[in-house]
Amino acid sequence: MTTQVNTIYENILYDVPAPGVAKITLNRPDALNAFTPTMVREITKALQVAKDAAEVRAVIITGAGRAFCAGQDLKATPEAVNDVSNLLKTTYRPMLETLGTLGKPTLAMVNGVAAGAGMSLSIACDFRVASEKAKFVTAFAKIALVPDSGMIYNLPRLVGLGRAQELISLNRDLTAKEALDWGLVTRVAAPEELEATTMQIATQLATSATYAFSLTRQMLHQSFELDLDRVLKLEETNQGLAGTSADFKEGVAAFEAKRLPNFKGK
Ligand code: LHQ
Repeated sequence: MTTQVNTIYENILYDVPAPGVAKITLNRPDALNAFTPTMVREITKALQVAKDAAEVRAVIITGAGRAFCAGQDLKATPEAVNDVSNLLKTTYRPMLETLGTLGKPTLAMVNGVAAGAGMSLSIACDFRVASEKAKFVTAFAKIALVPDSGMIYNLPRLVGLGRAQELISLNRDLTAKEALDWGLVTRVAAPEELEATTMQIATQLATSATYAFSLTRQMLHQSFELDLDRVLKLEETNQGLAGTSADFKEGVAAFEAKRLPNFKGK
């Protein structure tokens, strides 16, 4: 059952394909879903809608047609690339900040090529489920730019410094199979099974303990900057928070009763 949501978007689609799961589809298939400023603002808006909707507990981002996203549209908005720094600050940054503070699991359903800032968006998500036809292309070096949209933060964390340098500086395509071997994607599926595989993981996440997930995600990201003493303090603080949640009570009750937990995400 798909619920269409009544917000009018020009460059994306937003729907709720299953209970608890929202889906954002980048929808400029003729341009390989390349980003326009409008599209980036609309993704930000849709992420905020998903964040505000208590019933939504997992978000999928995908692309229409044969591509996930080819990065910034280098043809349709030449005026936008005149002041790259300002464009990043006023459009891409709000999108990545909203994604990074969503408090709900995010999955990139990578149906085809993810290039430039399109690859950045995919690796800013918590999980990537890739079609066998997908490939990842950093793209920036080819047009004499540095990586942006969080790639410098996320890529070395996912694959290590050496592999990040290789992908960025040699600009070689990374196939879905290689991405799986490198730990960049969670699962690879045949194109016809991509949607079902992604929905199965998204539904599992949407019925999990969302509040504990949100705290865990923050801790994982912070852990790279902290020494052991601070990590132990962070664990003590956040376990204190998780330990007072309704879901923790439910988890223990379900364990004792030998039944599945019914988590509400609180
Ligand atoms: C495109 C694009 C595209 C327009 C393919 N734009 N038309 C942020 C802030 C401000 C400024 C700059 O950047 C950023 C962040 C960024 O994202 S920078 C990186 C921008 N992206 C790229 O440089 C990627 C350029 N594209 C490619 O390398 C390839 O097209 C990929 C690897 C995406 C796909 O390759 P193929 O599957 O072989 O397809 P194709 O190359 O034949 O492309 C198909 C069509 O799509 C083609 O048009 P045409 O009229 O010849 O059929 C391309 O020109 C067009 N297209 N990417 N970003």
